[in-house]
Amino acid sequence: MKDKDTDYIERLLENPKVQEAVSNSNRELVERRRYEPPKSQVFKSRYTLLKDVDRFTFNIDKEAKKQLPDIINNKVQSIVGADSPEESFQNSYDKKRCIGIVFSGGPAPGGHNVIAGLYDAAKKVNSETKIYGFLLGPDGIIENEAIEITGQVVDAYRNLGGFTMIKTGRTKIDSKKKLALSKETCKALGLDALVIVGGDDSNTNAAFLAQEMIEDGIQVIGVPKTIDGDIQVRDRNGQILCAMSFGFHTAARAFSGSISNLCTDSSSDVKYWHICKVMGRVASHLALEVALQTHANMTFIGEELCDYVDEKRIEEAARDHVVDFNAYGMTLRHLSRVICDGIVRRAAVGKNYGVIVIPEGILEFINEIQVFIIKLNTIIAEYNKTHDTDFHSDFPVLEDKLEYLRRMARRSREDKSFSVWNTRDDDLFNEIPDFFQEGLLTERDSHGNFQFSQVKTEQVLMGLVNDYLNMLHEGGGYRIGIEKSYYRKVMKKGGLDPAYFGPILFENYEKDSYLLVKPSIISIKTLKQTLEKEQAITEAQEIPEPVAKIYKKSVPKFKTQIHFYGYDGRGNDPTRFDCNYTYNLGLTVFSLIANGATGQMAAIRNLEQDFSKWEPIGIPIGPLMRLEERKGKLELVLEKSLVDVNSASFNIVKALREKWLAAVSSDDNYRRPGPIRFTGESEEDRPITLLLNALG
Ligand code: FBP
Repeated sequence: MKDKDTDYIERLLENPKVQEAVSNSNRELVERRRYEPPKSQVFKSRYTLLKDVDRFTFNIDKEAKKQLPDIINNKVQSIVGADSPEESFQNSYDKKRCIGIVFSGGPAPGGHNVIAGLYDAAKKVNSETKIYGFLLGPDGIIENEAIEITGQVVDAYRNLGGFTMIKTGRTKIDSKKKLALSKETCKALGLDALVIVGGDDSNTNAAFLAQEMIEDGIQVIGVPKTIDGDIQVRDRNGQILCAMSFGFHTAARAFSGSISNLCTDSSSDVKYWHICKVMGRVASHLALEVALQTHANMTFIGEELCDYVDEKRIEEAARDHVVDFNAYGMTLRHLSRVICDGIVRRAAVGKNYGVIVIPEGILEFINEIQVFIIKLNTIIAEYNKTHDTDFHSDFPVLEDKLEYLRRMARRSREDKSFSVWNTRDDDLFNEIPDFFQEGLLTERDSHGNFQFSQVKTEQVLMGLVNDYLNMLHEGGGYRIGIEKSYYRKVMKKGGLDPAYFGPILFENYEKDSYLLVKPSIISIKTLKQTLEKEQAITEAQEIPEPVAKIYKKSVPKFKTQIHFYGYDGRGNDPTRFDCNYTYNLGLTVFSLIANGATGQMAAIRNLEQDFSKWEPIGIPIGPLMRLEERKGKLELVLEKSLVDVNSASFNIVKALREKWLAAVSSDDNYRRPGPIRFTGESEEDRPITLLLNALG
């Protein structure tokens, strides 16, 4: 028999109002699913044609020519509308097709709309066309794990974030065996075309698969995805072909919304420095966009750090007639000094709070760390190549790994030709904290890349900052500025003459509106000594209470809150910009397929302009490939685009750095981008970096 409580709960759960309140659906979700992204003009025609555009050319790598002979001469293709092309063209365009699509690498908001665009275009042309989604990334191709994507499935995910529909994975199709298995799957499913939605490595896979399957008539098309924003394509003359990968805008806006909230909180509570690490495996595009969106007090851009030249060290070295290689590129210690400088300057005007943005990949640009990463990559890759087992399973705990490195260092002493890890490396490595050693030794991803997201970069940096601030405090160089009017009020209330004590306590009493306690006063003891020396009190007297109060207020407490913005923003539902961009990428993919293209990447030009000016194109992937070192070997890959320190967006951030640091008595200059909204005219529709870079 049911008890009274169970009965009550059951009735409650049947109540329509309760059902509505606890439903998985809500109004925002319904609106999102219903939204129909606008189509570029060209897709309003019944047919689309491809036209080679000869004005875009590339510097082609010799190795790419050798390894990708059948796709290396592809051209940039523009898509043009046609309403009544020749009948033979119509027949081939309209034929029933079988198309496979896969997500590869980290999720990026908008992926579902690529599928929706492709699905809508393909089904409109021929309702019998089948679209297969490979499950869990490239493994789905290798192992032939796919589902047929139906209209119902597509509708459930329109305009929604994540890659939930078919999931994703990081496997790389990078061996003859994997290429052969992938081809087998495509043939077994009778695919006419395979679409790879991914980053630089995945588009590299797309190029090799296109080459591999050309004889079988299976086309391969890539789509530029990654929140990191590091797939940006220009031709030989610098003309922009793809300004931005999809997902970047959403992730940047999501991070910015949260970071802007921290700016609001920290300038209200005035006691924390918020340290925000933002994703971007290597390139700092996301951090740059966040800086423009939020005007956080300090934002570091990795690409700038490696460009840094320490002029003072160079001068000193020149005087000694030597070359100082360490003068190039910023060290971790130097970076921590720059951060401290900002903190100390804000403290001097009473601002013991703020927000710092650090890109996830910053270590990649720090010379000394980069050397460790390269050396450890080589050691791990070498170990895995020469053993049946792998480095991380054989040395599961840090101490074992360190012992292995010690053995390497000993070997270098005995065998001079062995130079990858010497005793100096070992000594330096042993100086860094355990958790950071652990981070640098973490398992590489399946591409052999160092996983920056697994390293507590911010913790390392803030450890150094903390140590240096303590040193500065002990030297009297880190103090909270006391507002003059407040000082006067406290002194008067305590019956003391502010004008008498002012010059005794402060170094800038007559000069500034924020007063700085003299550097020689660094404790209650030194305060008392100063007062005695200046005969403001006798040895037997206590420090007057108002003076002690003011001193205590000037002693900084450096309190931090550490945040990581990555997976949360990556899983956000796409901005309207990303919804429209990705849907049109999906339509572009179909046009490329229907026109027989292969080895091309779908892209849209003029993204910074009004939607009516968007220009869907196909970019040849082969000519973009370059030789790069991977796992200790030179491999052909698609180049990553880093932040250009000559770009308009970077230079604008640089020029406004001082303003946003706001080490002045007036207000901070934070910007509130607000949360991502789907509806409403005020929803910003372009990334700021995209707009600025298009200007100059
Ligand atoms: P993709 O380049 O594959 O799109 O992934 C980028 C990224 O989101 C980086 O920003 C981050 O460093 C990395 O993925 C995290 O990888 P994982 O999901 O494997 O932890």
